[in-house]
Amino acid sequence: MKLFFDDRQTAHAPSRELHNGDWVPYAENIERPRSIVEAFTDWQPVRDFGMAPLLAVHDAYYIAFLERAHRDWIAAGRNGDAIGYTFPIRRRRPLGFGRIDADLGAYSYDAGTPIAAGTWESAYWSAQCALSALDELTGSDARHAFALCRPPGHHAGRDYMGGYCYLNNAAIAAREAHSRGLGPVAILDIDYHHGNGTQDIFYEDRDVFFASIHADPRTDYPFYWGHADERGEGAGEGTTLNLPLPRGTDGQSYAPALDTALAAISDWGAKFLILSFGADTHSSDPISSFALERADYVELAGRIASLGVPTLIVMEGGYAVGDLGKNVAAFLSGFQA
Ligand code: OKP
Ligand code: ZN
Repeated sequence: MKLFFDDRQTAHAPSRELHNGDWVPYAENIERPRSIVEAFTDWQPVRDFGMAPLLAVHDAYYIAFLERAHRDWIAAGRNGDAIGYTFPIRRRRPLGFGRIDADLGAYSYDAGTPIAAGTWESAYWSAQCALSALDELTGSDARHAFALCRPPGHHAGRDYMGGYCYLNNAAIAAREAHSRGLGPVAILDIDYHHGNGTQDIFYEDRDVFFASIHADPRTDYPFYWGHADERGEGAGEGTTLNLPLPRGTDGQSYAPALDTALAAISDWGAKFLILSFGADTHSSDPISSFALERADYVELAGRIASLGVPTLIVMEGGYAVGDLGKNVAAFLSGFQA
């Protein structure tokens, strides 16, 4: 399986985040991709597919905001990472005041997603990383490819960032796969956290099926989305499947949910799979509460591979930096078997 990564994905390096009321070091740090890069010898270069595939998912004014936000922050006389403190909820109007704090609130739903000097550069190349791996699966007999996307993407929506995510790499790749005629396309999200941004992008869309297995949002981030009764709307009614699981879920109790998701994807007739993979389901993850072990990853990957459709694996979360490379290697090994 070919693996894709670009060093510009490490330009994004926020220093800290709010956690339980304290400032703590940023968990989505550059040690994460380093740990994964070190676990393999052979990496493919990322190519530049330009802005069009990004604009097929995200609003142009949101992309323009991401590009300029850190400059606006510095121009406003601030230091360090740009972070919002006020978030509009209901009855907001699309007003632009040219004020960085108003923009930061308008384009995010949490305070966990700072914009540093290198954020745009890394988010751009993270999306190109997914597109490069997708390209590997277009018009070739390769069945699997891995995009080491970082920053991750599955919490980012059409016009908002959140949960360490800026551009939705999986959604960008899914739209591009659909336009290339590789579909029907399904996205399976097995990060610990619900992929609310991906769900939102395709919620009323019948072109892309979205299934997610994640910690129950009644106890875990992102709280407001990922509940079992969210099933899509309008033309997308029935094309969203949420399988929330309790804290403490281990490999044995995870497997039946995975089989349910795979059966739904197969029944839907998927011919191409985008897998949003987070290694934060591992027992050692510092911000998550599932209990999967490294051996479980080999097994779960084998079940996914048995679907028998070409699969683009896109990296999402995973914060146990000491184990991360080995856990990802174990997971990817399950596809070769
Ligand atoms: C991103 B991904 C507490 C703030 C909340 C958000 C978690 C985002 C996870 N430090 N953190 O799905 O792995
Ligand atoms: Zn996660």
